[in-house]
Amino acid sequence: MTVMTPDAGDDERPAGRAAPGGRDPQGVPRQAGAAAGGAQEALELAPEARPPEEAEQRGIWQKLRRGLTMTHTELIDKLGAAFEGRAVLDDATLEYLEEALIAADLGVDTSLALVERVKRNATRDQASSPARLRKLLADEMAGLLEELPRRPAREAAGLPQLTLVVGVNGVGKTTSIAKLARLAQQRGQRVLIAAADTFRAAAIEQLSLWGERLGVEVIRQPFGADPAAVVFDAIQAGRARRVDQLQVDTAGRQHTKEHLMAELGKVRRVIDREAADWQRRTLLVLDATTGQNALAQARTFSQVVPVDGVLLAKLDGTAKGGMAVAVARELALPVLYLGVGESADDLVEFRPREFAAALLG
Ligand SMILES: Nc1nc2c(ncn2[C@@H]2O[C@H](COP(=O)(O)OP(=O)(O)OP(=O)(O)O)[C@@H](O)[C@H]2O)c(=O)[nH]1
Ligand SMILES: [Mg+2]
Repeated sequence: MTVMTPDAGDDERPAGRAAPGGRDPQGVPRQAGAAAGGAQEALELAPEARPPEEAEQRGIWQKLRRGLTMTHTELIDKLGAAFEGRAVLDDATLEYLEEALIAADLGVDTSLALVERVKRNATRDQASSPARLRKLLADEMAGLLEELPRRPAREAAGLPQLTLVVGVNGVGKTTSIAKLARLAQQRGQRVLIAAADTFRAAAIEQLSLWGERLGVEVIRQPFGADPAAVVFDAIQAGRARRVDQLQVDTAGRQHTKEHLMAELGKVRRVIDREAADWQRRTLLVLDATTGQNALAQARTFSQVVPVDGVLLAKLDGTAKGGMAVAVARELALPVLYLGVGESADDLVEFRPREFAAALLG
């Protein structure tokens, strides 16, 4: 099977262009409307998948749509092409669908599972219209995500929550901490940040700057200090200030670097001991622009550090947004948040139905 790679910028689709996967469009009768208008046809969203009316919800929906633009464009283009010249959900169309999903980085297994569901559940009516097929695909994608184990119980009444943010270098950990702090602030929660990336002086400065911008206190020690000591201090400060949220930044590390992983183990032990009565979670940040590599990275990373959930950053810079589905399904890790830009407001909580509707709508 040919695996298509996203070819951004190639939005011209000449009528005679050969379809990937060896399909020959020659001689296939063209279906009026399905071919030319297929890519542009509007998705008939189910009531529950329509953009919500409330201002805050509308803002979230817009961020999500913006963040998924590149993936959405690629996917819709390819799905339109899958129907080019035909109006049946036959083997060739299904194969083409599968390739479009794989190209959006849903992963091979997940793409196969999704196409299987579409094949099984499509009515004749749905199979004959690209827009209705997309709607079915969105529903099946949301269904597949909703069948996965739910996120761990969170925010038990009254207990502070500590979030340890981990991941390899440059994925977006520090920026995501600022975003998480902002989200908590918007909910009227008291937030504290721990600068436990003491590996680079610039990292402490970067976080302190975010703290100033957001009006959030950052617990820090000089460059080179023991990260576990910073975390210890931050937990004591969090107790004294009665915070609701403590976000802990850590240095980027490759899972293969043993001493850095050992350091993370030490930080976790301090957290488990000092914040034993708090809600504690470890959030793995992944960079969506690295596609399947991030998936492989997460797989090995989570073998070393127990991970409670994933924050998928930089979704706005990639056509590989389907990775959120692959992470959830193939790693069996709950995707909790999506990063959709560089500002503190560019974070959305992951919700399967809205995600699928934004991706395919
Ligand atoms: N477009 C976009 N850029 C992002 C997003 N999240 C982070 N970035 C950018 O990615 C770059 C790295 O972000 P950091 O937050 O410093 O990453 P980090 O994981 O803390 O990096 P290290 O501490 O060096 O391991 C910065 O330029 C951020 O502005 C996002 O969701 N979208
Ligand atoms: Mg950082």
